[in-house]
Amino acid sequence: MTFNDLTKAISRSDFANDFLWGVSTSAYQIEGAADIGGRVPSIWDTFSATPGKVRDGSTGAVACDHYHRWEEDLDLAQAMGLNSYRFSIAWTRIFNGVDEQPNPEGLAFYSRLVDGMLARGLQPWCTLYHWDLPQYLQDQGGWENRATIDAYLRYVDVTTTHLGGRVKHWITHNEPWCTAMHGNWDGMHAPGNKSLPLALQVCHNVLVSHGLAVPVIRANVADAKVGIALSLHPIKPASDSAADQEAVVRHDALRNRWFLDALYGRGYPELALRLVGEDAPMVLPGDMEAIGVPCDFLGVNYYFPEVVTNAPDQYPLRTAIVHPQDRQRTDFGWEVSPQGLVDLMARVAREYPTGDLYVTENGSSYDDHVGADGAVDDTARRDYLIRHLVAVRDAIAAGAHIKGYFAWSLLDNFEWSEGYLRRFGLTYVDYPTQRRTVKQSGHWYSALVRGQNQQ
Ligand code: IFM
Repeated sequence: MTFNDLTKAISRSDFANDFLWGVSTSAYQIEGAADIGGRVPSIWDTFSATPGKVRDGSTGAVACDHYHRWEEDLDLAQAMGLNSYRFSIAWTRIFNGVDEQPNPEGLAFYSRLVDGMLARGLQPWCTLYHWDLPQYLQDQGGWENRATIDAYLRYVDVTTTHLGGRVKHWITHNEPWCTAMHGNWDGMHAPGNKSLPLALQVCHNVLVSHGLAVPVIRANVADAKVGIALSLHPIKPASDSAADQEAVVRHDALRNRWFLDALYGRGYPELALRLVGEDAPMVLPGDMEAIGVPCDFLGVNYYFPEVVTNAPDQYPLRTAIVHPQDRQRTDFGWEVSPQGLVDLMARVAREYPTGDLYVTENGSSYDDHVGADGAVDDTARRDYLIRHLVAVRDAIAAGAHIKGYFAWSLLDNFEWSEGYLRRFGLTYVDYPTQRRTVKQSGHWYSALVRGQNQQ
């Protein structure tokens, strides 16, 4: 399809007037200023400083220096015509593990940031935990230790009290799968453990912390809207064989339903519990009721479908992820599948009483370059964005109550164990100079949001 055909396929008027058009960011990936303002180390400072953990050997110590450049960054979002902005709070700026009282400098930073959003017409969407656990808590067992749940609740209490008059939309956790599994099963993320039972216990404790945080937020924030952001994948079979179809069901049970079933009060899926056997987490009385607390919305982070095959020797799911050659992929190797987003959102809406749905992340990584004319022509990302927004519209038509879309991400940033090798931004960041250049994709998004993409 040509660009003309693509851009004609969609317009702002296809969406409700109050649809949220946003971008997503997270603290560790953009803020930098690691030693400034009373911030203490997080598990990602420790992990990224450990040789061999991050592909380019980088850390988030400076990142996009957003801590100092946040006004310029919010200006970018405003100039794009957006009406919402998703950010996360660095817990390590709020509690240092020594003082009982929260750090006033940390609270003041987020207060200024939120005021900056409101002044620019950006509705603040705050994520409370986007993977940057304070290292002092990891030293006491991290999320495996239930004392971390108490520490989290205190942090949630303080931040929501402080910002709750101005921030109404709260996300308790971003992608608990990644916190638990990449952090503790495959070891790709901080703290870098490699144990399935540990990962499942972490996962459970994180979900309990979500459930217990919801009433705390509601008590502190009048008219609060509270939810969680899950990384979900449509699971597709590698072939039509019955064995691969069954592999899909097993894979889905842990990858998606483990979270969805528990959050919607159905407990962990029987199938997944049977597969993990003795590695299942310890569940205390009341935990599942806590996790199943009703929320106001579900955030879905969608990037690509997972294609799986039957693999009898793979514990615990007896599945393996495969990467068929015949698919369109980003430079990161992730399959480009807008239809996957339609299928996923329609499935979630059909099978769970989610109420409002938001695409809280969606985006693509390509190896961008600034051209001789100073422009960043990221045509592939622009086309990805267009096709996924068409998918959002189609999913709404199919019955999913999607009320907003947050592109990942406003800026290129620190992509975890890939360091700065992967660029996801609608805005290019030249790290040595910290110069920002809005890419072609960002200009197109802005034109759509302003109702001008068809001119
Ligand atoms: O950069 C991450 C983000 O922190 C969480 N969701 C996926 C993004 C791209 O990998």
